[in-house]
Amino acid sequence: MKYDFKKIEEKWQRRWQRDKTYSVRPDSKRKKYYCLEMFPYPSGKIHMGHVRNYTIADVIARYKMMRGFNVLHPVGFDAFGQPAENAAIKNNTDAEAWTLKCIEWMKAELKRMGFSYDWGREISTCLPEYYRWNQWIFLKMFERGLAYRKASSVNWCPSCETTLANEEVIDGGCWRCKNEVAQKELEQWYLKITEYQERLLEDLNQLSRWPERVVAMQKNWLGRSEGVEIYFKAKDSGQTIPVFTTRVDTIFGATYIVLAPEHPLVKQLIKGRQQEKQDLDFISKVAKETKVARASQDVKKEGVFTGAYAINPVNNEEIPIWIADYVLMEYGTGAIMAVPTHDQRDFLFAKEHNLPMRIVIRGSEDQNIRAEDLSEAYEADGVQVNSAQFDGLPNNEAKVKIAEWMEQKGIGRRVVNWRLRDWLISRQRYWGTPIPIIYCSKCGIVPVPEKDLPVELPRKVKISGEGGSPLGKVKSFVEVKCPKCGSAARRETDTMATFFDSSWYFLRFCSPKDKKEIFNKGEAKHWMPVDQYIGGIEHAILHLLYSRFFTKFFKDLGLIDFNEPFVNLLTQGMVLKEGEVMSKSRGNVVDPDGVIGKYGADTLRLFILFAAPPEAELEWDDRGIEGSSRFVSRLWRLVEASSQARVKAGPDNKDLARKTHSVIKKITDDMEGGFKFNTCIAACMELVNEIYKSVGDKVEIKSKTESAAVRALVCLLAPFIPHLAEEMWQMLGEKGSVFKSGWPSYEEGMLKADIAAIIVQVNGKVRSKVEVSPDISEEDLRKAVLSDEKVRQWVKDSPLKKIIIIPGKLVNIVV
Ligand code: ANZ
Ligand code: ZN
Repeated sequence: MKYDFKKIEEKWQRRWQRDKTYSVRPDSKRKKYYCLEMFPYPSGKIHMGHVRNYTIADVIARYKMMRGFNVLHPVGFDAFGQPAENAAIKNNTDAEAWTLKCIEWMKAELKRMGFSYDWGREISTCLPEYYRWNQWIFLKMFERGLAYRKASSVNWCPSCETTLANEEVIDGGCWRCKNEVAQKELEQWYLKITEYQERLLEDLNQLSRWPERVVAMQKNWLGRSEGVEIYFKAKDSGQTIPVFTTRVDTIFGATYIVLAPEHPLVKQLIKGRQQEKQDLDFISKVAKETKVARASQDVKKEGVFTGAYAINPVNNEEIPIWIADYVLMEYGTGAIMAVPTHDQRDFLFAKEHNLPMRIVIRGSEDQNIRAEDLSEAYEADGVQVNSAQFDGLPNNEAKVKIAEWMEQKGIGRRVVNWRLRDWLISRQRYWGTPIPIIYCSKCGIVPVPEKDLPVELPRKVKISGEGGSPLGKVKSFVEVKCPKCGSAARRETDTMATFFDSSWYFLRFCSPKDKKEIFNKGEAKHWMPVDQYIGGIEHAILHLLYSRFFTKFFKDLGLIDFNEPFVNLLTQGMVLKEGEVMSKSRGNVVDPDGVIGKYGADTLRLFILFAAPPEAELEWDDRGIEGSSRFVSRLWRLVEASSQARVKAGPDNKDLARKTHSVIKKITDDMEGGFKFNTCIAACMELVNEIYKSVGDKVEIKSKTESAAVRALVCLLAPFIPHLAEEMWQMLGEKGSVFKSGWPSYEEGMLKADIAAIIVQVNGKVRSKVEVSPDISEEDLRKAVLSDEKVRQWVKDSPLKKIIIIPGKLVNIVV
């Protein structure tokens, strides 16, 4: 019988659905395991990246099921967002209809891959039954002052009358109309994530099973920085200019000051000076640059002199005040003291504009180098020079001493700065969760009462992409009575950023149908935290940080009692084709559909899992998938033979028994020690070869050992090739699902070989091989080796210098 993957895969997909094989409820008798992948945006088609992410998760879920865990493995759709809205603008279609259709397609594709989802828990964030809880969370935050309004500058396209995300600004122009994008001050909604910054940093310590890289990225994003705020004074007006520095030890080397162009003092400083016009031009030019470019190391930094001077409070020196794009208003005080000798950016800037430099820290080398001779800033530690009474101190000691001294003199104070900013969540978009707020001319900002939730998104809204927020044009939506005083009022027309939706969906999966609560406390207590989370490194910062923030907020509300949502995190590597990331824009995608049609989902899964360990990049390889396909056929033949075999208690093949046990051990270890799927599959391949050696060309299964080996193989491979494994399990005469059959176990006693073949070298050259008991003592091994005929020929009567023994493998005799 040929391996008919199409028939088999469809059969088992139907059966899993019929039997609800993966549907779970809390079970006090079994340990729970919550396996979750980052839920997809329903673009309609799944690509190889998805396939890889979900296949990895599926193997983990199935492995844990076989180990007896009660596994929660849900899926849903991150269904709000730009693409649906852009498609609606472009094709004049309805965002909701488009999204729901995409979800249907996507579901069909996920089902074709045979993933072990509990489909009864499916959620879509664009449905009112889900997003009403976004609104509920928002109200709870609003009550506690964690959701607030503030004016801020946003990217604004004047011709489309809409705000643009940073990604939508292309070369300074609007992605739609190409007109120049401006910065505009707009009132926006923010979430006060900064209130949680200490806890977000502190609790990173609990995430010992996250990739170090991700923890480091989060830490950097939070950006806690200890330093000193120093009060410079403007020379003419005497106004205070605070600057923030982490290197107060370099204060005596400050040769100029730089303000962010948006700094509130700038206009005053330049007023009436000869530089005024030039400076104003510069300021409006910088206003168009993105923050990313301004902060980046590679883009050339520009600046202009204000004509004004400041006084350095430690030595009363007059130093010029500049403005430059590399100083950002959002960080520290929006002003810096520049120390070109010890800060590389200042160094490059000073060289460019011919500004003075002074060395104040010396390393042990280059004792006599002069500031003019430096080819780059000296950023390392050293000893203070040119620093008055602090000369001669190691700079790290001076840092503390200078800070204390400045505090005493009242010219500075120690501060802690964070890079983290509050989270801007409002979008002037249609396809998102309406923010549940009403503006009343009498009562001001009025939250929608909880009982009136959800504030439903009006259906079938025509979106032109112009004229501001689409909801603003839906009269029936905007016009509302004030819940407090009953007079005519207006609804908020902004919607929430979609990161809001994905910051808590993992909790909703615990009780997805709950109508009364955001999630059922008992169910959440049972299933959470997520034991294994799997997704792309592109979410290493924002999504994970927001999810951690929400989790802490829920804890403060008393809804849950843990601090962190995800215990283990696995970030899978990218899928490449010819060394480049597979992507639509590069036009190098391999469509999973085509591969499934030709080889079946199991073979595709096997290839993906075998080609690279989960965290590494995976290079797509057509020959690789052929190889997987051949392996599957060889396996199929063995199982077929085994199902027809009449096993007699014939001669036993001890090597095969040993191999079987050692493969079980190896795979178990590799699964427990970090999901090394590729080596697991490699071990299965070895076992297949070993079985073939034993059963011969005719593939005759004769012994219990052989049939036991085949049976173990089916179990070991089940997480990787689930449909085929179920089918083979049935062929072997087993009842029920292989995923309920338990994981094969091994016996320690069976792992040891009866005979060990030891390679013998004389002076480093292989001369012989001796067979001994694996438990042999070193003394006996020495004797056995030295009495070996071939060895004796090489050693003869030469005196022995030493004998090096690598137990179980090799003996090297040096003469
Ligand atoms: C003087 C100095 C001398 C600095 C030196 C560094 C080295 P972190 O660690 O990220 O907190 N800085 C401060 N505010 C800034 C702003 N708004 N825009 C751009 N740069 C700013 O970095 C703190 C350092 O970044 C500060 O210490 C300041 O430069 C700069 F040898 O002050 B430093
Ligand atoms: Zn009112």
